[in-house]
Parts: sequence; structure tokens; C-alpha cells
Amino acid sequence: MNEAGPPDHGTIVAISSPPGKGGIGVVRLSGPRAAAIARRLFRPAGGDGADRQEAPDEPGRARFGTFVSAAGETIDHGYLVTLAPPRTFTGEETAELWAHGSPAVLRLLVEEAVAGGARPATPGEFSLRAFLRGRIDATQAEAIRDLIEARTAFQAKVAHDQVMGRISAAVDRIKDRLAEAAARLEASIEFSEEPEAGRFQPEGGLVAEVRAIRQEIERLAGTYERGRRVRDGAKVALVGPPNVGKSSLFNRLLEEERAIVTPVAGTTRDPIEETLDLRGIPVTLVDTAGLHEAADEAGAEAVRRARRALEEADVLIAVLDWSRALREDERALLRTLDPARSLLVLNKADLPCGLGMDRVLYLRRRHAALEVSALQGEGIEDLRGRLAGMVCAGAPASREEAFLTNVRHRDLLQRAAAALARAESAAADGAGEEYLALDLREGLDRLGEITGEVGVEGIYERIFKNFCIGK
Ligand SMILES: Nc1nc2c(ncn2[C@@H]2O[C@H](COP(=O)(O)OP(=O)(O)O)[C@@H](O)[C@H]2O)c(=O)[nH]1
Ligand SMILES: [Mg+2]
Repeated sequence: MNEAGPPDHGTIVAISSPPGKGGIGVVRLSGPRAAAIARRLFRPAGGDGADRQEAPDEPGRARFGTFVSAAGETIDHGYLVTLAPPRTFTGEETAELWAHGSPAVLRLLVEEAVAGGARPATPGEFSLRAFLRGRIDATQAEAIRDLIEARTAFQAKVAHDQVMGRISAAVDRIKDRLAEAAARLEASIEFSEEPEAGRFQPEGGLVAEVRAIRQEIERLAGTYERGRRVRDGAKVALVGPPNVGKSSLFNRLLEEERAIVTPVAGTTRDPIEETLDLRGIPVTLVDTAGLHEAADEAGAEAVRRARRALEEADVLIAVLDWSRALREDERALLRTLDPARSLLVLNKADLPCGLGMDRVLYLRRRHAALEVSALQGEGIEDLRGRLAGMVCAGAPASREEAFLTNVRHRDLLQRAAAALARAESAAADGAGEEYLALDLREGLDRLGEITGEVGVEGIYERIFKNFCIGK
């Protein structure tokens, strides 16, 4: 393996459809012999096979036939699609075998392709090749992974915008502007002997231009704070003593019977997680065991896990029982609630109030408590709205604006901005233009790293290695 990734330019093969069974499964080959290897595994229908050489498959057209082993045994039937370079995903000759989605069949096809001269692909190797051949840049490769891993339709749309080059376009605009400033500066250094060297300076002066570019970089980097929610989603944990209706509420919010609801206290041992789509943000809802005194070892472990879930949560939904008076441990829970990241819910509002109206008024005022009935569904839409307001606060609501969802991009932008800030303060200190030029180049390099045109060494390790095989 060289520093950029796998070394050879041979033909690679992998199952590109998801693991497991399905109606259709796809084995993909890429490389100089992709079509030749695939054709040897394929007998087009409607011929005895003798005319295969005379009737080559047309690039981009699916051809129906049977897949056969080197020994001549039929494996399955399906389609062969060959694609001619350079207009393929990898930029190389590509062949796809569409068979039935049987893991055994697909594995057999891969083995036959390997016997025919292909090599099993490493994780992310198709994407790496696409990158190395300039078909996609690093941000687009990363976005493909995000697209595949999207849990909500909004996430998928945002990722697709990035696959289509939205982040690269935003970065390239800034980079072009910085490259021009750097080129002007370098020209003015080169011709510094000439009386008119200053004519290379941008209008308004170099420092003002560098500052404006830095601010643009910082603005783009700042969108990450909002964009990360779209990509990472949020974790919301239900907390409260046993039997107040946490699991019932969990099911209500998910509109399905997932958590086990029982009238016996302390049945939810493991935190149970499910994902909820709240205005496009994937919200992982966690139902915890009650934070009660553990009666046995398993109960103690459940409480520990519940505590951990609470620490990791972005938002807590604290649940109390409307139908009875507060207990001491519940008062203690109320004292620990951080209003910025918690919602207080008074459940069982279908029953007569046992909390006492004074207490209810106080909880409404102090904690903006919400009365709901998990059993009958009252107040659930309000709760959903309040939760969405909290979880989605600040997250972009539309895909119209470009925003970052990838921390690698944010970090490189911050490093580029830091380099420009150094240039600005060097200029203020009267440093020579050569120093400024170095800082501007440094800024350009960091921007170039975002799309992957700079720093190709080790890019396989940093970006592609974590992809799955077949991608
Ligand atoms: N009347 C009424 N009973 C409820 C409500 N929510 C839950 N319960 C009942 O309270 C008991 C405990 O509920 P569960 O969801 O298991 O509570 P958890 O221990 O906090 O998870 C069950 O018998 C539920 O049917 C509600 O809104 N109204
Ligand atoms: Mg429960």
C-alpha cells in the first residue's frame, strides 16, 4: 500500500449491495480488465455462447443472461452492465453483475472474478479510485458516506447537495480569492525593485483583503455549529422514578410499542434507544431504567447505565406523576434539572391531580412543565413541538444555504483562518512581505486539504479506510 492507498491499478471486485439477503445483489468490478473478467462469467441469453465475441455488450446497457463459473456451472441468472471510462464512478472501466441478492451467490461471483484475475477491493477503494482519478474530491467522497448513512430524508438531501459539490464550491470560491491575493503579493515581492510594485496590491490594500477573506472563512466554519446537528442528530433521554410512565411516553413519541410497559416498578433494565425524525433531525430517544435505589445487582447496573445515558444526552425529558404527591427523590431530581437542556413533563394527566395545584402552578412557572397523558395521547403533540424547538434550535431548517456538517472541514477552515490572522498581525508588526506570503500559502494549503488537492499522502487512512467494502 503506498501512502495514498492501495498501490496497484489492477482490477478490483466487491459486493456493492448491502450485506444480507435481498431481491437484487450487485457485484462491481473496476479496472482495466473489469469488462473482460465479467464477460467471462456471463452467457447472454438467446445465444449458445459461441457468438459472445461477435455480440459484445454495449456500454451502459444491461444485458440479460446467466452467470457461470469457470468450470461451466450455472451460478445464477441476471444482468451484466459494463461502463466505459472515463464517465464511470471510478473513472475506470467498470462492470456490474446484477444477480439475486443471495450472499452465497454474490460471494461465489466475487470468487469467480478473483479466479479470473480481479483482486478483492479494500474498504472504500472504489471511492478512493474515483478520488485519485479526479472524479470526486474529498468532500464529495465523505458526503457519499454521509448519504449512505443518512437516517432522515433531510440528512440525505443535505448529503446529496454535498455529493454534488456544494462544500467544494463554497471552499473554492474562497480559495480563488485567496490565491489571487497571494499571487498579487508574490508579484509585488518579485517586482519590489520597480517603483510601481504597489500596483499589484488589491484595491483597498492587501491587509484589508486578507481580513475580508478570513472573515469569509470564519463565517463558513461557523456554520458547523448548526450543521453538526443535521449530521449527528441529538440524544434525548427520558428520566424519572419508576412507574411514572417513561416507557409509555417513549412508545407514544415513537408511535409504536417498543419499550416494555408494565405496572411493576423497575422493569426497564437496559436503556432502550430508538430514532425519531424531528423536522429532519434524527433524534435518538433513550428510555432509561428509573433512577431508584437498586434492589439487586442487575438493578444497580441498570441505574449506572441510566446515569451514563443522562450524561450523554443533549436534552432530558424529566417525567413526574401528576396523579400523586412528589417524593423527596423527585424534589432532588427537580433541583438538578438544567432548564436549558431539559423539559419537565407531568404524566398521567388523565387521572385526578394528586400533585396539588400549588405545586403544579409552581412547576409550570419555574420549569414550564407540560401536562400529558401517555396513555391517552393528550399533550403529546405539544411535547413533540417543544422537543423539536429544543433539539432543532439553531439547526438549519432548509438546505438552501451551504453549511458544514463535517468536523474535518471545520478544523481545516479554522486553521486556514488562523494562518490569515497571523499574516494580518505580521503586517501590523511591519514584517516583510515574504512572511505574509508564507502565511497566505499556508492558508491556501489548508483550504486545498478540504477538497483533497493538497495532502494526498495518507488520505486513504484519513478518509477512505472507514468506508465499507464495495464503496
Ligand atoms: N392513567 C395513566 N396511566 C399511565 C400513563 N402512563 C403510564 N401509565 C401507567 O403507569 C404504569 C407504569 O408505566 P411505565 O411506562 O412502565 O412507567 P416507567 O416505569 O416510568 O417506564 C403502567 O401501568 C402504565 O400503564 C398515563 O398517562 N395515564
Ligand atoms: Mg420503563
